[in-house]
Amino acid sequence: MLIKQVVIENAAKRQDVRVTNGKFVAIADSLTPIADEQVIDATGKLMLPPFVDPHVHLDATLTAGQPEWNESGTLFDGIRIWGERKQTLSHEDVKKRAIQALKLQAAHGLQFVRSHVDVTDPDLVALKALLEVREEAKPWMTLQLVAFPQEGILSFPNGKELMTQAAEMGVDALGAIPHFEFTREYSVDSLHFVFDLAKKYHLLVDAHTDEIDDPASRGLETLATLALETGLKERVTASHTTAMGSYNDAYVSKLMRLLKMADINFVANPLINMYLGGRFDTYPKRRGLTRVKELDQEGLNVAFGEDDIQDPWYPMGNGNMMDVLHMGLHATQIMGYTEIMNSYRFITKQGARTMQVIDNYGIEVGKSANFLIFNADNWYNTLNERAELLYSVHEGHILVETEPANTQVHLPK
Ligand code: 17E
Ligand code: FE2
Repeated sequence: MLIKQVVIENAAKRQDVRVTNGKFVAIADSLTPIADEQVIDATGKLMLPPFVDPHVHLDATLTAGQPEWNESGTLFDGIRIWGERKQTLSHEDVKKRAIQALKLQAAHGLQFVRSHVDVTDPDLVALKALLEVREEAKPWMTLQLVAFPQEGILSFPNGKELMTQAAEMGVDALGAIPHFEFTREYSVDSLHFVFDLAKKYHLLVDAHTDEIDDPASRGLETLATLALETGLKERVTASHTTAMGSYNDAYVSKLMRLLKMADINFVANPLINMYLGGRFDTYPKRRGLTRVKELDQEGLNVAFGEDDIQDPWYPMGNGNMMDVLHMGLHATQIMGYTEIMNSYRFITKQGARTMQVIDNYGIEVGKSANFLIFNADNWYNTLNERAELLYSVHEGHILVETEPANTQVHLPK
């Protein structure tokens, strides 16, 4: 396959890209087609590495309204409603919805997804189903699974045993929910437990951390300390950390030193944080996001996740990371011209770093030929216009192809 004259990641000049046997084999100003080679004319179109969603919940996806809609819009009502829906889960129900959501994501250019899976279920129904989905989707989607203790590790019956069982069943990462544990002591103990288990089973860590507008929620400092002291560092992710948006600046100044030493990843979920956050405020009303701009400026790795596609925590979503990013840039005020132009990094390579798949990620000779081509000439225009995804190519195979719409505007005389 030869792709002609694409703009690779906003580059000033156009290039030709050759793909053979699922790999990038040449990138040059001009390459001549060889016999029987498929040629794609992409003159002046943007080529990016694939989108990455490092945080979604595929067990709960597409259940919005079941058994009721989340009318208050709080995290806690979401957990309560999911707790009811969870009683009715079946293997086929989970598989069907998860694959449907993954297909929506693939259609929007996602090739790497990390899903949390609620393991506060004595039968682990969702985990068993998603382990099968991970295998079935392998030819078109890299799916990682996180054992997520939605109702707590120490605050849920047999919480530790369920986490251990999930580790043995082959999850990629271990989660936690320190802000939802009954006490601060449980919160700290739950993180120690998770790091011990992660070391034993050689797993990544990705904890829902301080997802609450409470400045006293300080799971992050424990998570970062453990990441540093165990050496797990970049294998650890702090998801949400929305309480950071409520911390005082003196504390953040002290905390930032630790965060940099620990070199952990952060995932903000702008659509959900804006929707669930600030729900207990009248006015002034908080935005409910972590300090994305400041973490980014300090050189920490921050990615954006989708979190929910139509479930008890968020009524909307269709797998489009451009919506996630668009909200994220507004909510965090990362909207200088250059900032917008470079902002695809929040939904591409920074997510790949979070998922620890960076070695084989990116448009470089020798790496797997995974890439997207958009119907616009740079990222600013792609995002602003929600430009069509002309191609999503996975290991040299065309996974998604879009015929551009042709809209005519007939102005009145
Ligand atoms: N569960 C949770 O604790 N927090 C979330 N944002 C979602 C599920 C989606
Ligand atoms: Fe989440």
